[in-house]
Amino acid sequence: MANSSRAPGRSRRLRAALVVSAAVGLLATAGAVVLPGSASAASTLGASAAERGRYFGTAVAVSRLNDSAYTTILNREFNQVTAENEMKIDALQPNQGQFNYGNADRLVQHARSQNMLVRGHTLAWHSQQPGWMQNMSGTTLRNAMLNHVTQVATHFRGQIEWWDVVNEAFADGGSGARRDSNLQRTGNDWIEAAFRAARQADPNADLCYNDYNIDNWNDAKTQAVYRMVQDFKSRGVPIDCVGLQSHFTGGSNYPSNYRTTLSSFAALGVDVHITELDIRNAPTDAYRNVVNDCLAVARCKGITVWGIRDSDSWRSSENPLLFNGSGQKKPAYDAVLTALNNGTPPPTGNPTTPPPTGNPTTPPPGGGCTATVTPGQVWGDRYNTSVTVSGASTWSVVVAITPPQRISTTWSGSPTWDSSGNVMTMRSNGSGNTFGFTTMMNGNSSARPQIRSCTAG
Ligand code: G2I
Repeated sequence: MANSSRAPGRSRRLRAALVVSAAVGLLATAGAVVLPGSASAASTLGASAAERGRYFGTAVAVSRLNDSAYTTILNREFNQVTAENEMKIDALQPNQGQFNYGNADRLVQHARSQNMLVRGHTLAWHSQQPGWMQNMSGTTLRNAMLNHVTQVATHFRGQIEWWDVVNEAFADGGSGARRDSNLQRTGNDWIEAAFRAARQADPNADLCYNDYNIDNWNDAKTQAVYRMVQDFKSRGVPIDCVGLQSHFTGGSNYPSNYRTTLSSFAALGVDVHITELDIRNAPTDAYRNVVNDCLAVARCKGITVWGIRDSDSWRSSENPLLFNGSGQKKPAYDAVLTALNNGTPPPTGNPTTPPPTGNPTTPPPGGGCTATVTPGQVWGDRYNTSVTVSGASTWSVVVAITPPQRISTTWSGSPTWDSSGNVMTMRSNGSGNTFGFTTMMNGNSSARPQIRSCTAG
């Protein structure tokens, strides 16, 4: 979390870990040697991103959850979702005061059942407003907007990792000005008012500003958003992250200074997210560059593509996604997965010496197996741990963490959790005898996981 002064939320600690499975077996088949704690060649986008402390997600259209070809890819490849339309203002509050959460809740339920993180999109936006809001202005509109933010963020409290609080509030072109809209005409402080309301309603969600055409560092729009974030940080307006939509589709191409843009925003003290990636004709080099740029910036938390198959895309005629209409992986998919697998943990993430393991390389005897802890990479806000089991080929290992720390990501095993969210039982899932996980420190940088037991079978 960007704002370490906030109490780590119950919801964050309870939120189930991302389930990913690294293809340790594939490497073994290829004759490679997998050292405990080293990166392996994961076989899915989400698993590979998780090994590097990131997520790899997609926009989801809830109506497509009935399409098994769609959900098969969704559940296999992605560990984060954004509602393509179902959390927009017109969808959630079609009539003033009447909230309709059905489709959005369905997506959240699906995500929870698959241990995927959810990005909320979007609380305040000039577009996709319901008719009643489009017709409002002034204080009435400001209050209606703030009420929407409060009601929606409260409804989803504990289930949303990041909110796009405000979407697309800046004008295109060289002016660097705010976009004219009914919301903008309520006063220039409407954006910060929305952020403050969101923070109050859900103190544990990270709050993002999200926009398109802020990818090229030299663009006036990018600079204008940068100055707003800088101003918000200097005045204590609660902002945690910036989302770059990155629709490299049509008029705007992947810019060679994209990494500069990511790292410049990050240097302001916010996380960066690539929130709606699609690239016209899905060129492998541009997709690879985006992944490499994200991996090179420690505060780049993950990448979301704006749809799964080309046929799901808002610009389907441009074939901008990673899977074709038949659900087959395109060359861009291979380029992305390879770039993820080749990625090392972020170089600027303030690595430190591996911490002492506390106790626990040897669990209590009698379980029929032994679990050995290997401390992994440490960043400023989180650290990895690998656990290697010997003495059994199928097993369950119980791991306890110390709150407010929480496990945010796991790989190469199937986790379940106790009701506190602090005790994880990891079961073998055919991915080999080494599993791993990422723990968010949440302000406690010294505690380390404890192995409680290792049980064969
Ligand atoms: O326009 C691309 C994206 C730009 N950034 C913000 C995103 O929220 C936006 O997503 C798109 C969706 O992908 C489209 O699916 O937002 C569009 C609306 O602004 C969405 O289009 C709408 C159509 O306008 C509606 O007519 C349609 O009923 O999709 C709806 C559901 O299919």
